[in-house]
Amino acid sequence: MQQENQNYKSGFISIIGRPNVGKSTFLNRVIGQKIAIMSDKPQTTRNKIQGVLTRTNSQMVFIDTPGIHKPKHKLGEFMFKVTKNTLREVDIVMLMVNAEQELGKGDEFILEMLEGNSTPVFLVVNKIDKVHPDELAKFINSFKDKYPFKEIIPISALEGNNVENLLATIESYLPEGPQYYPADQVTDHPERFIISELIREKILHLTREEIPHSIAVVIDKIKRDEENEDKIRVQATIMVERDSQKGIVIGKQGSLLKQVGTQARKDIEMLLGSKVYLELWVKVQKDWRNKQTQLRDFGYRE
Ligand code: GDP
Ligand code: K
Ligand code: MG
Repeated sequence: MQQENQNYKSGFISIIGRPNVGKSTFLNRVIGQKIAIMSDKPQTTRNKIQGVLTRTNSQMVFIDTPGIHKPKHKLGEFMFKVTKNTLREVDIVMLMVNAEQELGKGDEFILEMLEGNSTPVFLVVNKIDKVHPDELAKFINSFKDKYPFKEIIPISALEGNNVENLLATIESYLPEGPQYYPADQVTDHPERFIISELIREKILHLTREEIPHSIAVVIDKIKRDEENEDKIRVQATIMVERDSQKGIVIGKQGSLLKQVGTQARKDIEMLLGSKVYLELWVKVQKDWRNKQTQLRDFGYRE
């Protein structure tokens, strides 16, 4: 621990941006696979610590902030409120955009949400490996008057270009502070939460986000298989709101659910370091988002 070090810096960084801009890719690059799991911590809100990067002179705690979209229901409103507050409390907001994508409604919504917030906001322009430098300059110009960004930093999260510069810049903005987490701890996600997010992510990608926020994945069971000691059995229920959504998630003759299962299983095996049997169920639970009692069941608390 380096708590005694006067010059040590630390702080919380919230990464926001539209889906598929590269937020997870960035985190995977900087945090790597060193994901150490702490289990049995109850999940209280969806503002989760996604990763902790401990360097010689600093510790950066990256937070996931969901709810960056117009709220359409109670859960949405709740997440929106949590997010707005979080963005005030963190030390840096990283707004990530895709250099190939023009400014869109989603970005405008996020920028409105940031209005009146005194937290420094970095515009991180990702996927620069995909665009010509002239295009990049035009792209940056289209964004730069939309918000008083403290920094505009182009990167390629995939190839690593300029990522070190981004980290050094983040470091320069962080206040002096303690090492909040031990150096070998890179996330405080309970396993269940990560597993449910992994499954959810596969569904969103494979359905091309046709059913974005109306699904929840509940992990029913994680236990060692009785017959096969070297395997872990994971049972999860995918909650959807309508029969039509159930159809989408299952796919023709179960094809989509099968793909979700295969892809998620591979990730879960990496995460748990063990072979995994993954059983997925799909359940229609009408209007679950508006039921406060159920919000509690799913781990959302006010
Ligand atoms: P998220 O939804 O913001 O977390 O986005 P992901 O990290 O899941 O990335 C979405 C897609 O963009 C994936 O296919 C990534 O491989 C790809 N991607 C992310 N960063 C880059 C990048 O810097 N360059 C390129 N070419 N692709 C990227
Ligand atoms: K996402
Ligand atoms: Mg992601």
